Amino acid sequence: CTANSHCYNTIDNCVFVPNSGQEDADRDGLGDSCDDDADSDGIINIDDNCWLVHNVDQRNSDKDLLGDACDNCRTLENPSQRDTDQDGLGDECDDDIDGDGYKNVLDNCQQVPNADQKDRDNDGVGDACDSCPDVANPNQSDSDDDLVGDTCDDNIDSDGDGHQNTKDNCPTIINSSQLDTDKDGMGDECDDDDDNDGIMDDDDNCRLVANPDQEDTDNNNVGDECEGDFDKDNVIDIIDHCPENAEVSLTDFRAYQTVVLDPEGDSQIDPNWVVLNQVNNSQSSTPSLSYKAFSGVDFEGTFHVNTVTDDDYTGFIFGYQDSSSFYVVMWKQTEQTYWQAAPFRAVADPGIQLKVVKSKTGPGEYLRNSLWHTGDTPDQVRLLWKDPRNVGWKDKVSYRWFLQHRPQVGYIRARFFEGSKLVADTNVIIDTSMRGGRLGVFCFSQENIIWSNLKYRCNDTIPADYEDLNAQNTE
Ligand SMILES: *[C@@H]1O[C@H](CO)[C@@H](O)[C@H](O)[C@H]1NC(C)=O
Ligand SMILES: *[C@@H]1O[C@H](CO)[C@@H](O)[C@H](O)[C@H]1NC(C)=O
Ligand SMILES: *[C@@H]1O[C@H](CO)[C@@H](O)[C@H](O)[C@H]1NC(C)=O
Ligand SMILES: CC(=O)N[C@H]1CO[C@H](CO)[C@@H](O)[C@@H]1O
Repeated sequence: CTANSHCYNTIDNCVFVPNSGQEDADRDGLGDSCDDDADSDGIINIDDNCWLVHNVDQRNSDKDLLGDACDNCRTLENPSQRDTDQDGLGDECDDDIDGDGYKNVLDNCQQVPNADQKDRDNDGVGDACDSCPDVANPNQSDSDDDLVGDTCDDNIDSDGDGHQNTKDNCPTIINSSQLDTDKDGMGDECDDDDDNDGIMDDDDNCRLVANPDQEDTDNNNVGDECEGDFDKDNVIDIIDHCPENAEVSLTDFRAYQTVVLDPEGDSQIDPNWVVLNQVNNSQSSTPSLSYKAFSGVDFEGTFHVNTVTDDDYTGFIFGYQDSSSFYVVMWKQTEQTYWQAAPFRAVADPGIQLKVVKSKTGPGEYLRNSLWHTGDTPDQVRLLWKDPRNVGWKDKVSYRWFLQHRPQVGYIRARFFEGSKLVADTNVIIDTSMRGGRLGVFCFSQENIIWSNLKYRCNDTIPADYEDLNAQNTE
């Protein structure tokens, strides 16, 4: 149990390692994360080429790291094991990666199902996966990782919500989530009739669900069409993580983007992410991001470093707009000077830090050293807050964070718990550098981090302590 009452009724099958999905391949009552032989085949995990599948024979046709029993491409080396359409055949050996019925060679979006094959700009890349659907850009290069191709990326963003004006469905109103319920090209935030039912939002008893008849049997001013399920996404409001957004109802990090912040350097190896528990547990060794962008959001999760051999950075990201613009909360275990003294000497202090990244150079050695460094680096990173306790994280200990971000007013507050005990609190911080964006987890040089029980929830309610702060300031 933590302070936020994350209590499970069942007995935890790994008392000391976070495993929110409670995965237990051999059903022996000991969770995979803490079971030395998770599949009970007599071969301990570290020597087992299929640690979750019973395979005494250890047969391995393609001589990669995975045995045939658990390899989704048995005769082809595919370390990532990515299987986009979840059909059991790894992408590398699947002739229809996205399962949309078009063989890869004929498919203009190999990884995104698009049975219509529409391609407005005729660049050979289908609209469904085209980073510039209206401008031909066959190579799809996106150097700042904001999902907008370089060819159409001008980064002119008047309202600062992370969506450039030409792509923003409300160019002058902050609306990072870009929700457009009726898909009329005008975001809800600047659309007077969000559901296009002819009744203006202010008078509509179901703002997000078309109900021209406005029927309201129980006369409670909530239309029958949206009673109990405001956005009618079939997830009732009380369990809906975004009750006013039909596109988001639960925490989902299964689809993610990895952003490499030092692509040139050889000092960091590429991470290998493993997503368990379908939706909310990931394990690695660089940020990994959700595809959805948020306006006001509460974001919580647990991190745990499951090794005693390293002492680097773990944390999380919010307000991510591109690889040069985001907020990061990062925690170092011990003080350390970065081993590459160029372009400048970077010293990391132990302790939790909240930084705003607005990098003139983008990913590379400048940004790398600036992220490492505890403090401000002009044109790169500003330190918004640092935990005055100056303590590092402990090996094999779980910490829970609870972040509130209200980009409308620039409110940021993050709290950190060890067990049920509040151990650090940024208190109210006001910063408007990023008016919303995407969420993710962050890792810098640290292996074996488990993030678990990640949860996000849309929330535009301004917390009371913001008002208190304002009151003080005007006194
Ligand atoms: C995350 O994991 C916990 C523990 O298994 C589970 O109760 C919860 O429903 C999961 N969250 C979501 C959004 O599915
Ligand atoms: C991609 O194509 C554009 C022109 O369409 C070109 O300017 C750019 O250099 C190309 N990028 C790469 C990485 O090839
Ligand atoms: C939304 O945020 C407000 C202010 O912080 C908080 O009081 C409220 O409980 C949050 N709502 C949900 C559903 O978590
Ligand atoms: C649907 C949605 O997220 N709308 C948000 C757009 O942005 C404004 C201002 O940030 C929020 O108040 C809305 O909730």
